[in-house]
Amino acid sequence: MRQSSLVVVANRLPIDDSTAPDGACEWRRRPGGLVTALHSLLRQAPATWVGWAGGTGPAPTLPDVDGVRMHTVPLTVDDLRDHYEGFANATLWPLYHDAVEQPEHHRRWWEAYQRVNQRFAAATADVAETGAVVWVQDYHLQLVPGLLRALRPDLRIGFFLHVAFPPPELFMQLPRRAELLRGILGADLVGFQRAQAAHNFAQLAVRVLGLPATDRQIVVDDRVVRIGSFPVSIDSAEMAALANRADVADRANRLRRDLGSPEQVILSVDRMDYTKGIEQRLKAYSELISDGHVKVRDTVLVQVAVPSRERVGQYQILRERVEREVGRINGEFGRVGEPAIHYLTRPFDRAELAALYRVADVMAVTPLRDGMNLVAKEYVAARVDDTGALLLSEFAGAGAELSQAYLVNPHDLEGLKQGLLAALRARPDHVRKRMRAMRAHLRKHDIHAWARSYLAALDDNGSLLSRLGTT
Ligand code: ADQ
Repeated sequence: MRQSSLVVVANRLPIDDSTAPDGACEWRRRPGGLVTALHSLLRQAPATWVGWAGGTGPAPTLPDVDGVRMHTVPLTVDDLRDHYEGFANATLWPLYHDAVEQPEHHRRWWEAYQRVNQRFAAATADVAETGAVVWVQDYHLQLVPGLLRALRPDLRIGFFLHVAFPPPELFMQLPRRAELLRGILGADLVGFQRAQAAHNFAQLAVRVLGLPATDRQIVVDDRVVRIGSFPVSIDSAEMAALANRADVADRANRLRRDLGSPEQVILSVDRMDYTKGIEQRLKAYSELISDGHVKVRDTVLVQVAVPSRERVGQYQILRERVEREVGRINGEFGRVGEPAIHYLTRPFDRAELAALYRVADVMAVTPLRDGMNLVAKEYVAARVDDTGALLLSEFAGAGAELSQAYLVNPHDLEGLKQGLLAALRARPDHVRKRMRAMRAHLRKHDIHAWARSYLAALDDNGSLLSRLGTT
């Protein structure tokens, strides 16, 4: 077994299996923030990525991706149902997002969560060289740090949670709350998107486990576990370069014409998820039309909602409700060739997405709860001419950083309507000033800065980073 000095562990590998039209299976790089973030670092060390490749057959052997070894962990049909769709996405996901949908608790799901986490920990122990740095990602794998420490006490282990972390009152509902906390505390450094999340975690360590804790560190078994916030970001320079391309600008112009050359375009881009506030936003928009504040001929809404987790019941119900509402609004307020909402559910490539961002005069990002929300940051990075208003939820991690956005509480329908109107009617010089400030922030706080700052904190004696030449 080849071993590495740096190991990233995530539920998914950074590749996608896509079936070619002739039925043959091909592998392609899966573009995502995390891969981009780690790419420049991983290339320089003999690094391995441990993760699931998709599918429920035996784990395939995969070629390296950009010099990074792919180490696959297999999942069975039962694992997929009980670990991924069950405990991860029907217990933890709703609970961590303010329980906006009811979390479900099943003992069988917890067993699968333990089993799959154990498998990831064992696979990681196999590929990490002595003293390696291991970086475990997200809510699917919260037991891995503890399990891995038991197997390999020599490793330097980091854990980063991409999603929101709930207040103690909600987390306390979890039947196996103590085990989950102990699992995460196997790490040397626990990172969150927001300082509030680190505070919640410290409170829980005190209340559930009786450990001495501050918002910066928790002492467990005479070991100091450091905690902190590391807001994730995007490759701002790459998005800006894409948005600046002549073909992207042409595409944006064509899109505007295809939309009927309206005065203003509002855009929303979400995974189809009940945390994203899609229904609340549609309601606000339709009320603005029926109140006479917005005219369909002048203003259109483009709602992109890519289906996700389609086998989980709550997601099927959400999709039906959203589609019924879009149909109702278009039926009531649209005309032939002039729908009030352009509703799209297919995935877009990065250039298409950049063109959409360029077309949007107002970007509405109004989740009920979101760890960060990268779409908000992508929009800002794509506004290369400093125009465009960002309507942003206070409950997204991005809201804590992009304070020059038009901030709204998406639970407050009147507030949401007022916020949308304010963004639509804002004076161009005000819009420009806000956008300029947000763009300056993102240029500095990009994905590379995020990965560097986390790894520097994890690797506090600097041995890994000096080997990578990034100190
Ligand atoms: P998500 O909940 O998936 O991420 P988000 O941060 O917005 O949410 O990321 C979505 C990504 O998918 C963006 O990069 C976006 O461009 C892309 N995308 C959306 N629709 C698309 C489409 N139709 N075609 C192509 N690409 C599309 C979780 C957490 C977030 C946290 C991230 C990263 O829930 O809070 O910001 O991880 O840590």
